[in-house]
Amino acid sequence: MPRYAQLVVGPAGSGKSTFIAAMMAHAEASKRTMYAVNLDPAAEVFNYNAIADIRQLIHVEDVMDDADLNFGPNGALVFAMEYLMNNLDWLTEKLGTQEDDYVLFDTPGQIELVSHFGLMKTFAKYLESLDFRVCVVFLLDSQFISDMSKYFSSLIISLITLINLELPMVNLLTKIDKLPDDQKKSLEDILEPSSDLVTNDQPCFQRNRNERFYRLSRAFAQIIDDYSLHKFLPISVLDEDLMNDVLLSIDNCIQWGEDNEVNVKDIDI
Ligand SMILES: Nc1nc2c(ncn2[C@@H]2O[C@H](COP(=O)(O)OP(=O)(O)OP(=O)(O)O)[C@@H](O)[C@H]2O)c(=O)[nH]1
Ligand SMILES: [Mg+2]
Repeated sequence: MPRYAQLVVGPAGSGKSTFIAAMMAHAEASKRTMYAVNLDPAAEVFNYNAIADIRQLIHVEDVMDDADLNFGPNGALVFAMEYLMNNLDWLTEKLGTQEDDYVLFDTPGQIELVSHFGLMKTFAKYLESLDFRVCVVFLLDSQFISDMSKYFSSLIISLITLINLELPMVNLLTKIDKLPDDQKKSLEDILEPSSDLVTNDQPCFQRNRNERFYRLSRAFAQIIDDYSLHKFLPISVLDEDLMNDVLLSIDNCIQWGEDNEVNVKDIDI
């Protein structure tokens, strides 16, 4: 039987660590077991128990303190992630070999690790080599939707992540509970973005500002529209129903439960 993994990625502060803690609590309430792994070497606090924590292997501050390496915070983070990739046996041992395990992986908020370094792709391939079915869970903070140019930039990052990782991916719009009521009402358009959004009265789509910029925004919106690549699910860690809907979508993505044999004794004839 395979194992199952959620690789939780997204920009800094999008809610990754909070989502993992909430997902574990949600699973526990539904009598399911999930495990968490922290892959953020710069993490300070998170509210879940981790079966493995990269900080036991390498801490970003230790890298920065190393006078020979002479890295700043971002260089140190990339170094720490590369160090992990070169020492994956450490993680393999922590993950064990239990079939059917379900593991949530928390990642650093430096989105360039996912979007243009090959590190996460290497990591995903490693998980697949351990028999994990991997779903990338991409988180975007719903505060970004108040500014259409920020929203479109985020869609580009999500798209690059999809292209770069070549894995099934579920996009989540986080912290929905914090949205003002008027934005909650127009959420449907945002959750399934299309080129219609371009007609909005938004500065990035105003033709008179810069014709080339306008055409670029339009062309990108058209790509999103033509390939139907993006659909966001709303999430708030305060809303159990939304947590459940999201879990169902992710489970479906990695076909969780489909390999469980039906136990004849359990069927009430
Ligand atoms: N109201 C509300 N706040 C949330 C929700 N999810 C996360 N937050 C808050 O958003 C902030 C950032 O959450 P984190 O889980 O630390 O985000 P992160 O993506 O792990 O951040 P980095 O690891 O720094 O990239 C925290 O203050 C959380 O409490 C949510 O669903 N609703
Ligand atoms: Mg975090």
